Amino acid sequence: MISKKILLESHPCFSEGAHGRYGRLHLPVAPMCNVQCRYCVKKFDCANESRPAITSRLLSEEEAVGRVETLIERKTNLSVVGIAGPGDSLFNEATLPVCKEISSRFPELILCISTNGLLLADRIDAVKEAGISSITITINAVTADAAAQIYSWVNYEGRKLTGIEGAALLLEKQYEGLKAAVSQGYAVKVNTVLMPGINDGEVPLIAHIAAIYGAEIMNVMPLIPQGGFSHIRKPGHREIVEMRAACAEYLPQMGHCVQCRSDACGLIGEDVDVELEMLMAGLGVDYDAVVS
Ligand code: CLF
Repeated sequence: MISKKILLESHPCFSEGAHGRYGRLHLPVAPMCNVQCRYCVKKFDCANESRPAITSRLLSEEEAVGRVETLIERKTNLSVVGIAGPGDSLFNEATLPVCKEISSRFPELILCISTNGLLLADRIDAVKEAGISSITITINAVTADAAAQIYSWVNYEGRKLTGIEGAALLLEKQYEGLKAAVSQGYAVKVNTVLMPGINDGEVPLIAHIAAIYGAEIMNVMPLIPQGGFSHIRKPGHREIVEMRAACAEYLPQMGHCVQCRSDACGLIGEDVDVELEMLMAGLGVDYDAVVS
């Protein structure tokens, strides 16, 4: 596991100073999800949208490792390889073997996972063993009432739970996962989607509790209205800034998130088309010389 000091210097999502210097590569190897968020719409064959849960295609374990081999050679500014969907990283069998293989072959890379947290406490030893160095948990609520509005179901150990029952279990597991990760020495980022009228009253409380449990940083992001939440208003820039200021009372805030695709590649905000990049690599052509 890479030290927290190095991570905080060179992880583009955890460090304001690093995000213009170092990029990330997401490997879309995790299609399935154990939670249904009402604001989430997954697409596995989408080239022209940029938001979470979107990828041009899914990769096999071999393809994922091959993509790292190729891109690390061509994009020398990549410091992080992350698994960020399109489903939940820890609900998919490929995630940990892929991370293990990459960490043994490229020990200088920071391996990062993004998860809804349902399985984090249960899998924390395996996460550490796989060489993963940074963890993001998406936590959108403190109360089961708010969580029950956000999640339509939660699948835990083969049981599909709905309503308050599923919501309460998810929250319990998320905060338990946060504590477990911190106790293992992890720098943990908490992502929170701000949903007006649903969770805006309790987002600062998420920050407060996450700080007590040892989270490192928080990332408050605006809802993208779609799916079951297509009728909910997208919060404006001012609302996001004010909410981050309220949360900053408790936790440092990330202000440069671009709500990445599951196959994002490059500097945050300056993504390269990864399929085109791979095609050009196969032809021996320099992407930067052609696409500017
Ligand atoms: Fe990827 Fe997420 Fe790791 Fe970063 S993204 S898995 S922590 S390496 Fe970063 Fe993208 Fe925002 Fe995520 S800008 S969506 S915060």
